[in-house]
Amino acid sequence: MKITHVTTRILRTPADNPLVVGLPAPTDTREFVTLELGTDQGLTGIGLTFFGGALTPALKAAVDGLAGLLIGDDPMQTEAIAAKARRAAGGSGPGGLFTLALSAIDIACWDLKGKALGRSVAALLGGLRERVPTYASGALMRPHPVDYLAKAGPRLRDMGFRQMKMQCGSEPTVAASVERVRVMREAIGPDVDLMCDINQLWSVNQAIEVGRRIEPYHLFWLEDPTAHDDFAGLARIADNLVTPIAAGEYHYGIVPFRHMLEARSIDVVMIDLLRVGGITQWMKVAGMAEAFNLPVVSHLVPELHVHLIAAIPHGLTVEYMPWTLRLYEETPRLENGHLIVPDKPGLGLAFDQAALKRYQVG
Ligand code: SMN
Ligand code: MG
Repeated sequence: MKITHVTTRILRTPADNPLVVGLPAPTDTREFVTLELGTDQGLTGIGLTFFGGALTPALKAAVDGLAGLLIGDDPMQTEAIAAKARRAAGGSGPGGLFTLALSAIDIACWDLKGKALGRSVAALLGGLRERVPTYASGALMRPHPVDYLAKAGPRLRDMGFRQMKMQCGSEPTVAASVERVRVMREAIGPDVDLMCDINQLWSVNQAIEVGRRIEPYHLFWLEDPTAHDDFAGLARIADNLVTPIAAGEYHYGIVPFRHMLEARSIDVVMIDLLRVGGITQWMKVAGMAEAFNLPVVSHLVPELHVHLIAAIPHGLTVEYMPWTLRLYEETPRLENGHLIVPDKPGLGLAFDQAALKRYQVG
């Protein structure tokens, strides 16, 4: 099989989240770069990337530039493709647009591998499970007031979610942070797993102080309590709290995970498919985590990560952040707080042509 053509698009969608109910729709937008890799066998592989922000046109150009080098190459040979991309432009990585672009290409190549072999990506990677736990995300955000959280949490539970994540970290006092977690826990009861994401907003000492005071509310994990690259600081937080510390979404490529794991910085390894460099690299980090006896969780794009978490023995849960789901004809089924792993060839996804038309801006 050979890659014969490349189509990329910039899509701009409303920055909403269907899990947020009863608040005014946000007026801002999100941008995604989609990729379709055509082949001489008539198969098309799909991929996607983002985090370009104001540089999204440059991210599209990066995908076009790298994918253009691969015309005539075999998409099954994902390591050869990564090596060629690094030879051509690796000096502009690993952090940033280079890796984000490589990820879209690698994802589309895995979709093609699956389609060519008639197996799902989850099956190709090991095929361990047919369904995986998932948690509601993006519904209990920092700007949402505490009384909203108290209503929204039970609503998510009624939708079948057994796990959900809230954001904290911008409260003016320690007491306000503790109160936010207390209200949330009391609203959803003891049987729902509750995670809390700080998105690097605290110092190490703040994280330890607040972290100790919220221990009675039993978080499933506390995420990115401080700067993502403060490996020693994260380790100090992890050592001082019973609550598991999760991090990893901000790291590009595979190497930072080695440092984070060697420093014993975290208890839960969060891997972002787009920042790590695609499925090929994601699986390498998952292997490192397994060797360190740590569970792995995903970040965003649940329709893609469902295959990966399902395939690994220590895959804990998939983040159900439904930002990208409107771009496809059909997405993995949600059933009692679990995602059903698609068994169609490849990723089991097809871009919805009407959505592409509606949201394309470039
Ligand atoms: C997050 C990060 C980036 C974009 C959206 C959401 C957040 C998460 O940290 O963990 O979902
Ligand atoms: Mg996060």
